[in-house]
Amino acid sequence: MQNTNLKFSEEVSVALAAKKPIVALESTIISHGLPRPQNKEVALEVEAIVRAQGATPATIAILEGEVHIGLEPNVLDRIANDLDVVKASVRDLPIVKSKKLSAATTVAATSHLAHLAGIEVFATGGLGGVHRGHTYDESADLIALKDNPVIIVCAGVKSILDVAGTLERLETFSIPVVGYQTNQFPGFYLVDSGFKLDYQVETINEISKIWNSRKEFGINQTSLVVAQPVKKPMDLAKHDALLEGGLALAAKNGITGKAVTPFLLEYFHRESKGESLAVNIEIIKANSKLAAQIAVGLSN
Ligand code: PSU
Ligand code: MN
Repeated sequence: MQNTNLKFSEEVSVALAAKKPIVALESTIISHGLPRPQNKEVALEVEAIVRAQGATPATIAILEGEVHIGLEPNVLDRIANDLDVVKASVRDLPIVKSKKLSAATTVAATSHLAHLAGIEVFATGGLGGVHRGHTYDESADLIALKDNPVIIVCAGVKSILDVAGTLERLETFSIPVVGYQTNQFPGFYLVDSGFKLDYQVETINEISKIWNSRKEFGINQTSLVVAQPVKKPMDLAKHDALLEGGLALAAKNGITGKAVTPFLLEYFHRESKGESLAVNIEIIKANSKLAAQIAVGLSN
């Protein structure tokens, strides 16, 4: 039964009814993570990549208070270009709806809405987590991953974060993390965050098996994090220098709360003259492809 508070795109509606594989995609990366006009181009390319694997893309966002699961072209255009699109996490959803605001959804809000919509697989760039130097600033992504059973494909957590702290929180919340063909936890812009993973998986089939066997153990709450490293990472020294500069500028400018992540990503993209942007785009494309393969695998 489809949730009547959600507005499904034509293709997602058809795919849900036919139990065809679907991949949820977040929209904060479109509105707050990538610059215009690449943001819309990338959003469209990512959807095409999902379709090419035989799955249906369901980019999730809110337009004038209405939750869209799958964005028709005019809706995507507004999320990518309107200046008043806010960044919405789970707690913002009812407020955004009642005020009829337009919002892009974070990993947290997207995984929540994906689950509500009956979608099991989700692709993003890098997860939110514990912020460096401000360990009380923990992304609500962590809570949403604890509460929503979706397979989330990512390139680890964003390297601007406290990776060690984030991995500890994932453990506390009993959120399983597996490396896809790697035993190193990827570092978003970097192949290796410097932390080892307990488990590596080699195949889509292995991911399906793990996902399905959760039911035997009565685990039906948390997500499963599948971490895939980017193929062409940033140079480590350059990355670390940028991070230092970005964190210092954020502190100097008094950037706090949900503005921190978009500020740092934009700083990276600007100061690296597009190098980090190219890596970020590769990440989201590769993760969407793998997510689509997982969704297809689960439906077989
Ligand atoms: N991954 C990217 N770019 C992004 C994000 C993830 O490659 O912009 C977004 C996601 O929507 C994630 C959010 O949920 O950043 C985390 O923000 P915060 O740290 O404020 O929770
Ligand atoms: Mn935060």
